[in-house]
Amino acid sequence: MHVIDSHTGGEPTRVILDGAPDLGTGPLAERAHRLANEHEGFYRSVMLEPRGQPAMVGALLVEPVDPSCVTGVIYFDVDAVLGMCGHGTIGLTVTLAHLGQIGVGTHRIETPAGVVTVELHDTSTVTVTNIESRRVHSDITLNVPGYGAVTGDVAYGGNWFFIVDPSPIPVETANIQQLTDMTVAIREASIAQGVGGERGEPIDHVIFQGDSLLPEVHSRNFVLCPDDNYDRSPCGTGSSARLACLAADGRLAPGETIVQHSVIGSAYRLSYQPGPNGGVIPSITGQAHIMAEATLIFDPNDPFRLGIEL
Ligand code: PYC
Repeated sequence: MHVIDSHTGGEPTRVILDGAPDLGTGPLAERAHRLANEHEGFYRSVMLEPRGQPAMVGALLVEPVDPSCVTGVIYFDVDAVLGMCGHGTIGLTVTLAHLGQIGVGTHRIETPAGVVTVELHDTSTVTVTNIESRRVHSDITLNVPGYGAVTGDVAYGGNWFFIVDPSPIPVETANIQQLTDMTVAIREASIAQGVGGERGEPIDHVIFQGDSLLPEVHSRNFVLCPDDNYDRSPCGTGSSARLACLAADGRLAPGETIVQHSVIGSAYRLSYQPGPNGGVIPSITGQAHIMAEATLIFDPNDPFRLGIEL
């Protein structure tokens, strides 16, 4: 299996070029469903240690349905198949350029959540124009065991987010364990209390929005991903969901640009335009860097061939 690893603001993406199971044809959402239900062992073995690493997202290239797209892609982490992934799309775009498959300019990429547009500015800088993102609930209060009442918004940006603003814990690297523990508890409480998307879609990510001490930076976020790791980048789909909330509250005007930092201080530039269905069309600009080109080997005699399952 040939892969190319990159990172986007510190968050790793592994693009799988070949050697993956055949997911057949049809809409990407159906193929993603097949990946989640029939090939869990495959995607876990590519993401788990010792072959993978915490927080890594896989990007499986598939034939797009829409012929105007340069590729189709299905994203996953060790615990879930994702609808879309912003940092992964920046990493994938830089990877396709590294392979000589695309050049500077605008390209379309099909994901299970819909078609996104990417603009490659140079070898590492990419703007992703995401699918329409929207807030579906505001000021929902959860009763979170061990923490009490926590109020936040539910928003969609290609994945489902519960967003708490302002963060009850300072968003600083020294607090990563505390931030992780509380956001895991919030995600579990949202599931137990039936809080999710319009059709009952479960919350898969939780965001705490903190202050930035830098005047040029709007805010600093902590984003919990389905694998219980935090996003090292400011999270593209999470930033999209957050833009939908800022727009709905009248806190950011269309076309206005803000800088969003992650908990480790990596940056995205964000803006939006009004969407056709009352949401927002987010623009996310970030940078990715290639780290490795590798052939993954699955030795039948390796006791950890399928990864370390704790
Ligand atoms: O950037 O959208 C994102 C993302 C989702 C999970 C990890 N990163």
